[in-house]
Amino acid sequence: MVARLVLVLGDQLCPDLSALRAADRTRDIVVMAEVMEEGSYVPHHPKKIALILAAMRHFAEELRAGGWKVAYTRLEDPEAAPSIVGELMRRAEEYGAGEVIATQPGEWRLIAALADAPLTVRQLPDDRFICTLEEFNRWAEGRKELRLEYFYREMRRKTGFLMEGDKPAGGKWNFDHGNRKRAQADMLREGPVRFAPDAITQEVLDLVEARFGGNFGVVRPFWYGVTRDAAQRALDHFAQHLLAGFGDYQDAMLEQDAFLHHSVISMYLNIGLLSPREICERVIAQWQAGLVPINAAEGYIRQVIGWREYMRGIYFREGPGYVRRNVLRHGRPLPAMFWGGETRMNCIAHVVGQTRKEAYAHHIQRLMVTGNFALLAGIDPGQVHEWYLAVYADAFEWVEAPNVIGMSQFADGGIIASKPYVSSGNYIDKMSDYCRSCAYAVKEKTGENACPFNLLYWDFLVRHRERIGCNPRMGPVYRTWDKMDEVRRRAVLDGAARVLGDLDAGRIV
Ligand code: DLZ
Ligand code: SF4
Repeated sequence: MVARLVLVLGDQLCPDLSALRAADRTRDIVVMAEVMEEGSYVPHHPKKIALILAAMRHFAEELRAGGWKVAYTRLEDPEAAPSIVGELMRRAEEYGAGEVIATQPGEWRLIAALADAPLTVRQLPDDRFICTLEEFNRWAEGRKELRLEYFYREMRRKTGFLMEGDKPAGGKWNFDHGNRKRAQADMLREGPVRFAPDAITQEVLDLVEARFGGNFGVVRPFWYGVTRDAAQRALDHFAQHLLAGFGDYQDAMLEQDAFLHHSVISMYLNIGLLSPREICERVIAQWQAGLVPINAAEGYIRQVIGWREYMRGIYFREGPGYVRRNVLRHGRPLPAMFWGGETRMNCIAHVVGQTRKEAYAHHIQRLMVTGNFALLAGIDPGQVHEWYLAVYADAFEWVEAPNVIGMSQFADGGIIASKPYVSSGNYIDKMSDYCRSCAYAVKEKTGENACPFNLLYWDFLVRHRERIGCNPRMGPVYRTWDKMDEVRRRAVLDGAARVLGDLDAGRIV
């Protein structure tokens, strides 16, 4: 019988993958390939590349141990083709294979490349999710608004997670209201488990340093887990030591602690080392044992079965053009401060510095510091999207693009967010300790020393009044502006113009 090729991509490292289930280990050949095209469609953080390549190499060994024949291409192989399709063609010829079985990639670019390949490629649905794409589309069809909250309730009912019969456990679907405690210095945690790189991973780290050392980000120290076993240990550690405070402190930010109560397992989940279901089951077990409060368990599960699945549904529903949406017509280039260039804004310097070191920032750092600034300053959302896709280890387009284009930059015109997520410096001050050591004064609303968020916030709202002003939820904010005296309003707008002028001229802000 003619062999078939089974494609396993770098974010599909799961023994239960649909392509592997459809294949026959006695006859078919698994193709895994480290290729330059995947390594360079954005300037990925070296830690992200290292995670993926190291996890791929470990996974290939696990497949071989499980009886699969794996044709594995290393980046340094002189024969290697530069793209996934190129590698498939090379392997098809080598093995005389007539057909490729694949699990649908998480990015339109690669879906199209496989569809257009001069090979027969069968793309099977990626069923590592709670909700199928058909189910999401059925849910979305005919709705005026795609509200996460209603989608999330459907997923709770479907999975039975945190349900008591047809009622939500604890009497409420959502406990977020109280989940906004501010950061306190005595909150410092030991953080996620850190794994020592083995010989396979060390080799990858050297390779990545040599090939991608010029990209933004450091590869060492490297402490991510790169196997399913390590990812399960990371999950267990989170459930036991960090989850209890996750709800209360999920929005807090502290200079001295990048991770706080966050699980830091999204990168494992998104490359297939963990499944959403097993994560939720572990969290629920902790709650059922009375070891964590409902607001922590519910808040976490909402991210996994609600937000994450909803993001995926939107990405595939909206199609390949989604990443180019720009309803606010923002066109400013991404400032150098996002790549570590000098800035006087301590919050940005801190989040970017942490990102450079860890390829990680938590949701509020992403949404309310860098994302908020990019939106207020009118940065081109396409460039913002590519930045997030590049710098975070957990970033794959299906999940990153809706978070950035929709949720953070409001560039889809409100499919995801009912209003733009913008705030003045006050929010950052409330949730973090960043403002204490900033060159700007968060309490100052005008003048040279005023926090740029305070100036740009109003400037943004004024600029976009026509589109945003009619939203009833924005009414009180615009009334505050209208009540401000004229001299002050002028000073705010002049200050914002100065900040934007400095950004445009490449001066330090
Ligand atoms: C992100 C990434 C990188 C950096 N390198 C590879 C690679 O060499 N080989 C591979 O199969 N996958 C890689 N990936 C992940 C893919 O980019 C990812 O599968 C697609 O973007 C779809 O989500
Ligand atoms: Fe950021 Fe403004 Fe606070 Fe400085 S004062 S850290 S710029 S929010």
